[in-house]
Amino acid sequence: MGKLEYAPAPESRAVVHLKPSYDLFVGGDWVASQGGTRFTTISPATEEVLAEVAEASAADVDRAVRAARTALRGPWGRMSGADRGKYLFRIARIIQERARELAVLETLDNGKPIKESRDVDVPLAAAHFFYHAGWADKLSYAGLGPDPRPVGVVGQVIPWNFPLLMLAWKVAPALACGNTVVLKPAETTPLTALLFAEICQQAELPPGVVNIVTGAGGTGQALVEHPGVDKVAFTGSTEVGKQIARSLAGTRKRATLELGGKAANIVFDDAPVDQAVEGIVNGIFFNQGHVCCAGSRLLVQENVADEVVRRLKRRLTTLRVGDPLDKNTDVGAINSAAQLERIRELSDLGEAEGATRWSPECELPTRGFWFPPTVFTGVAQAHTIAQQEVFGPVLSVLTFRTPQEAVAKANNTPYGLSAGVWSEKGSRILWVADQLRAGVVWANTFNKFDPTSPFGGYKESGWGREGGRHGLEAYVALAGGQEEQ
Ligand code: TAP
Repeated sequence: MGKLEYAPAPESRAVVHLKPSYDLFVGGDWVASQGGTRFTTISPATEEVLAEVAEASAADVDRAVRAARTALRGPWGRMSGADRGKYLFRIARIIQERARELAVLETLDNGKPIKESRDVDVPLAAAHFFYHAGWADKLSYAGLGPDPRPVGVVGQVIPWNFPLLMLAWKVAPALACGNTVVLKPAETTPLTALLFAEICQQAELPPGVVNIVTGAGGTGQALVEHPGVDKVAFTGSTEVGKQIARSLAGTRKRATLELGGKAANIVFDDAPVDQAVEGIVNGIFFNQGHVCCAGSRLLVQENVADEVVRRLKRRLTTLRVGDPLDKNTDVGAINSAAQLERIRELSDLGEAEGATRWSPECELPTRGFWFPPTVFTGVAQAHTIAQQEVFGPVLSVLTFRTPQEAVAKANNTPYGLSAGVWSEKGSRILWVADQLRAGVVWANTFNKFDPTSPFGGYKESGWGREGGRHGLEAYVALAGGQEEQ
């Protein structure tokens, strides 16, 4: 492991103009929360306070939902798809113009390496708006019925691992289909959503079409349960997803849930080993493993397991862990003290249950929240680290002998979001992909995302799809006309 070199990056930090405090974005304006409650958001790499943010109460959520309803009944609701598309194009272009600012802000608030926010999060967020801008005037040709109408007011709740990108996944299809939105970002990463609110103002999006309410789980719950919300779109943990599903039962609201995962990255003995090792590293250490579709279980064929693990460990000694604003950093900070605690607990349990733990030698910063890249070998299917989502830079290695055994092990978790298959044989890849109960299967690659591809899970990984033509389905009214009330 390379020794930490803290290259301060004042020039990149300078592109961000942080305000000391942020209000809620409701009806196109910045408004104080009614109770005046505020919380702080910190940099997980340094624990420095970045800003104070308003905490939206149920009354604030109500105001935002009303603003969204008013916008739906106003010019936005009557606007042609072609005109809505122009706003989406404008937003996409402003994201590109302000890409550096967005990337630095995301890295400060989330802790992810700047090279990932710069090269992945922000360009993909822009791509999502470009893609959906193209759909806005073509919905009649999307196989969604002859005259697709919006569902109405959409309540959207997102997690902290890809704050801007998850916002784009939610907001772009909703707007393309003519809905209005109230979005709650995660408590630990509100800042890029608030900068996005500024971008909506800059794009002159009609007031109330997008509303941002910041706060913790209670704000999310108030939004999900608000009677004026027609559809809920949630990305987060399976635990909270289940609570939301229970609270929506018996209401007229529609919901899409994108939840957790425990993906298998399956490496056969004919796979190109160096490429597979890169795919394993990308699969679990990208974004510190805070990825719902992370390849957190390596299933490697027994006869090549020692060789693959040996090369993997050698590769991990070259990863640089440290200052997320340094362009050479590969693994940044863990997003919060609470998440760090969870990763520690599950890793300790992995050892206690009998797996062997390994990390490269690695000097971690003394301030902030850090966890070294970690590999567990000798993992059994029943071990907690083979079943539960760690949501951190922790890989569990299991072995298999036959393709049938690989499939059985891969499918043996409550989740079914994604998987990877590494092999030279196309027929084997297709057979395995067909047997896997996973919404996304990557072949000889991992963690590739594209707005044209639908994404979503089987089993406890959620309901519905986001992205691609399929993702539009969640945002148009079911047969029978507009659901708006
Ligand atoms: P959660 O704790 O579930 O939080 C997700 C969001 O829901 C946050 O904004 C959270 O607010 C809010 N929330 C918490 N309790 C709520 C409630 N009772 N009602 C409504 N909203 C509530 O998840 P997380 O820890 O932020 O994110 C990690 C999880 O998300 C992982 O399990 C990961 O797999 C999953 N994830 C899935 C996907 C897809 S596409 N399937 C993508 C990314 C992440 P606070 O932040 O204030 O708690």
